[in-house]
Amino acid sequence: LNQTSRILWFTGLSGSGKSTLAGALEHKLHQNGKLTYLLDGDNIRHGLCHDLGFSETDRNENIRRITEVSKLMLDAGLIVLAAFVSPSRLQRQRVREQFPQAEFIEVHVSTPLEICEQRDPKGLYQKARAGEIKQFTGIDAPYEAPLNAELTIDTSSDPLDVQVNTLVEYLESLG
Ligand code: GGZ
Repeated sequence: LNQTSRILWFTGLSGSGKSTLAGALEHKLHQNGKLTYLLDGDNIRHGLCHDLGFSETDRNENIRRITEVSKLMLDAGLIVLAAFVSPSRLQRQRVREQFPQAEFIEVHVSTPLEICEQRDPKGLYQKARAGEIKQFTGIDAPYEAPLNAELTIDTSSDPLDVQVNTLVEYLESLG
């Protein structure tokens, strides 16, 4: 297999652009002949984690299961792109500790809350502001920004292809 196993862990608010960025990176990696798998709320929370909600305990369990699945995928030689809010610093530190240092890349998708809320692609912020959704990250549940992410990307500041290039160049610099 012409690739090194890696996991890119995208963390950020709902609507920050994690899945879009990871999806665009995945497309680019495929063009370069890489084998990848994109894990996000859409394919995890409807299946493996359909029994979990958004309490702190459930979010921790969500991330724990995703970490275990990611380990299996890395074992198979894949490049894993994991895009989850993962709001807790301690929780992300625990994830990091499960992987060899060279294989784990934390990407902080740092798009400001105001912009995520303007985008509101699923109308969830509006519901959270109206009190129809409780414990919504950034509104009435905390988001702890990373202090030591390998990369920080604000999807409102540059076009998507520029940001994908930043990620590809970072991966290439690792060899
Ligand atoms: C945050 C929520 C919530 C609450 C539903 N808080 O924009 P989205 O819709 O697609 O991304 C959000 C997704 C977050 O799931 P994660 O598995 O990434 O979260 S965590 O890592 O914290 O376990 C949002 C939607 O689910 N969503 N309710 N209360 N996001």
